Amino acid sequence: MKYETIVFETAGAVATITLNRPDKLNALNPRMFADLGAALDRFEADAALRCLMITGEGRGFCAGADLTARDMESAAPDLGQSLIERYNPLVLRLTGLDRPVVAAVNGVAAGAGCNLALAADIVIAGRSASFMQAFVRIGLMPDAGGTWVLPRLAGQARAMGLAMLGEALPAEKAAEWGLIWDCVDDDVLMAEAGELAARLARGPTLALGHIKSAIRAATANGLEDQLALEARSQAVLGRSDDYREGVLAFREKRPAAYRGT
Ligand code: T3D
Repeated sequence: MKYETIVFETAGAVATITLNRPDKLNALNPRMFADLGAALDRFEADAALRCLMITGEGRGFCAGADLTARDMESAAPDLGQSLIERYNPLVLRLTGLDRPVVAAVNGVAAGAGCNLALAADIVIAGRSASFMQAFVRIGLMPDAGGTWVLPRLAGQARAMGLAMLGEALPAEKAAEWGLIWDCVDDDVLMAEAGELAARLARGPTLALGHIKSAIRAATANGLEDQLALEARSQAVLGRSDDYREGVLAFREKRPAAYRGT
């Protein structure tokens, strides 16, 4: 299927979404939200796809909301409604996917584009990329989960600085601060991210899905609730084909061949 604002490709068990409005640094417009929704439908419907990668075309990852798309002369827009209808569902969908999501951040990730990247489970960025809570520069506050994710990843002091100053945080520092998984040289970014995605796609998909939801739930749970959640999840995983395969492979001293079931 052809999309107007993104490219959706599959290679083996990895699906890649490339945000594709490079002349606008892949800024998000209503069409892109619709295209992303349709691509996610396609990914979710195909159990053979076991990892999703998101990246951007050109020199940017995503510059957040398209600031040229809105008429600023007439009545003030209802940005809350815009978040409720488009941004919030997208973030919830990515974080709630039962399969791993990798963001390969190839350039600047600003505004909601930054928080879209941070909604991925594993974020790997090129050295020239940067992360910018640009909102304050246009009189807004972080959205698309920014105020939730920043203090959790970077701590309150750094979250405040990032949100209030709106400065670009270079990828290397983002990795040092624990905002992202890794920062690599630009020329190897796509190869490294692709390898990471392929490795996850070969992994025990059911376990990866439970790891993802457990770690995300941990931010709201106390220890007791989290221990109970681990017990429930491990009970499911203990009955999985991949657990059986993992143990047999260990005993037989061979690599496990996981099927994701
Ligand atoms: O519904 C709602 O609106 C609510 C939700 C809001 C969520 C948000 O994301 S609000 C925050 C929106 N984003 C921004 O404020 C970032 C705006 N962009 C920038 O500050 C800069 O472009 C960057 C720091 C990201 C990169 O700077 P630089 O110097 O590398 O590139 P540039 O020259 O500024 O941009 C290159 C082109 O992309 C340029 O087009 P031109 O002049 O060559 O035709 C620029 O206008 C365009 N572009 C960049 N960002 C956006 C954009 N076009 C539309 N919307 C953008 N956000």
